Amino acid sequence: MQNFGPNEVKSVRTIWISDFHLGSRHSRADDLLDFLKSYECTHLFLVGDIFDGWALARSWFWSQSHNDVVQKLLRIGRKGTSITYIPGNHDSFARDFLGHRFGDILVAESAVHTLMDGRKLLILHGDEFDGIIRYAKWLQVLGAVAYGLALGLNSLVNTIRGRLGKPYWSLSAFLKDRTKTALQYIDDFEQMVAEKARSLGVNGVVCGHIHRAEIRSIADVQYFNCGDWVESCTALVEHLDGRLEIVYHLDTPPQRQQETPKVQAVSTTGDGQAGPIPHLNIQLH
Ligand SMILES: [Mn+2]
Repeated sequence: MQNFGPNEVKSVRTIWISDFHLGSRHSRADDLLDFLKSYECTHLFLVGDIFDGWALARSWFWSQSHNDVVQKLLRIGRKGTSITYIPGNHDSFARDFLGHRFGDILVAESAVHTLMDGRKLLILHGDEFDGIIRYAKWLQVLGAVAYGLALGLNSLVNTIRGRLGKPYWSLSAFLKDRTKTALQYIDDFEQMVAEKARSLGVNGVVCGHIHRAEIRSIADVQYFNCGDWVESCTALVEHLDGRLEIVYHLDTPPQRQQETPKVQAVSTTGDGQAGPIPHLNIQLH
């Protein structure tokens, strides 16, 4: 692995980032801006929930750093990086503009990217697989509110911990990783996304939505999740030598339990039944 100086810009072939939630006070726009300044790439994919229309509808929040992120993205596009923006469920308003460009940023429902080694990856946000969101609209709203509360509580906890000189601790990440239903939900989601990729005959899939960066093989399909910029500050990159890696911008990969359930059953969305109700805290995305 190369070492870079503090101000050196790293060149990679492709970057996937998602779930900025600009317009929510929980967006880590400053960290994101810092990340965007430290990389250059040929292809950039914005994998949904870039804006948080739900949060903006509840209470308007738009700081200078949120503006700066948008300006930076437009500038990256102007300088020649090909940028594809795939709207998510929180910025579904942008789905009215599929096929159009904002500056040099192309809006698309999904995309296929060919890796340096020739493998093809489907790219989508991932909310279409969320049975709960599809079948219980009110749970979606409740989930978003619960997540906002959890994050609010979390920043309070961390303000106190910061004053006590203790390191950052993520309440919602803790909840997400320890509840069995949450683990089940994540596994169901990953299985469904992989199944979609398999049915389209591609080698893998990149998505966002569940705020959990991941690289794993699911049978013959590679599953990638580029994480989020609300908590984990993660990106998926394709290096110039073709390697794919999750970048933890804050240098803190999460500690996870090893007991992720391996369930083969793909959710029961086909027959109109929602699957097991996951912990609300997962519904946020
Ligand atoms: Mn989402």
